[in-house]
Amino acid sequence: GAFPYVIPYTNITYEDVENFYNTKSNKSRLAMRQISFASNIEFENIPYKYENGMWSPIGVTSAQRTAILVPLQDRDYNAKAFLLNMHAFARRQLLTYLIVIIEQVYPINSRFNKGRLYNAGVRYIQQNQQKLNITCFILHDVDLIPENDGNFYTCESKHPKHTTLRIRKLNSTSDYSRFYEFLIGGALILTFDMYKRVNGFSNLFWGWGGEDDDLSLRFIQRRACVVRPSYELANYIALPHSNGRSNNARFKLLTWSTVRLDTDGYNKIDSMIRIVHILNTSTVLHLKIDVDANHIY
Ligand code: NGS
Repeated sequence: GAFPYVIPYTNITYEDVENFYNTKSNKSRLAMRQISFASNIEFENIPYKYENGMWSPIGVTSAQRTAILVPLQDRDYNAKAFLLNMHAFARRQLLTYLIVIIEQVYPINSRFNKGRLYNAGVRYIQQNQQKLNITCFILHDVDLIPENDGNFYTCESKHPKHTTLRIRKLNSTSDYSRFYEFLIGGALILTFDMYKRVNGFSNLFWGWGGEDDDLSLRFIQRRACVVRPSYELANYIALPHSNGRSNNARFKLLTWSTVRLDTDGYNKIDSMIRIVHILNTSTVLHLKIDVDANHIY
């Protein structure tokens, strides 16, 4: 299977990732990781160009222009391993894409607000649409690496697509975990229209857990059907990490989720966050975010 080919390095720098993708050597291990999909494609042999910060193959037209959005707090080691693996995956699928890391850097010591980070990332893309022309969004956990090249990171339909169906810990011999039907966390692929239709994520979830379930309730409320690939194509490796603090209010918040849809979400993000730093390299667009711009120190 694909398992041995996931590259788990945690001791690399962002620059190492950059060098890896910009030199011709040392790429064979990642190229090997082709299983079911387009076995004649090795990502380092694809003629490509960078345009407006996006990688694209030359000679084929990708189905979409894709933004892979990755919220982050305190887990650089996962982010670098993610980049190393995800670029090879995206290139073998001949995507036209960019990876956006949306990192929570302020307020200091605040709990992770993944909802605000996603809303901020989507908002940033929308504000730069003239240049980027993104047509498909991938909302992706930083610790999950797809194992199957046939797990297409594309918006095939109007429906949101949830792809993290089976997850196994790196180096674990135990079987994959499967989750509840309602789960949409992990990796979710959708168009901007769909994101906007549910007013994005709630901004109220501080700490681990529940913000994805809240989004799931929004889809139900808007009668949006979530689709999934078949199980054998939706296997993931979970990279190791320390756990962040959880959200003790999450169950209470979920009880009145549907009431908030129109007032709490993407439409309110501008007044809540501030982009404090933008770093642009050929392997990542790294946004550093203050998720509580009205916070008083
Ligand atoms: C549920 C959480 C979700 C989370 C899912 C999977 O319990 O946010 O577990 O988590 N919901 C609540 O806490 C209400 S995982 O096992 O992948 O860490 O996505």
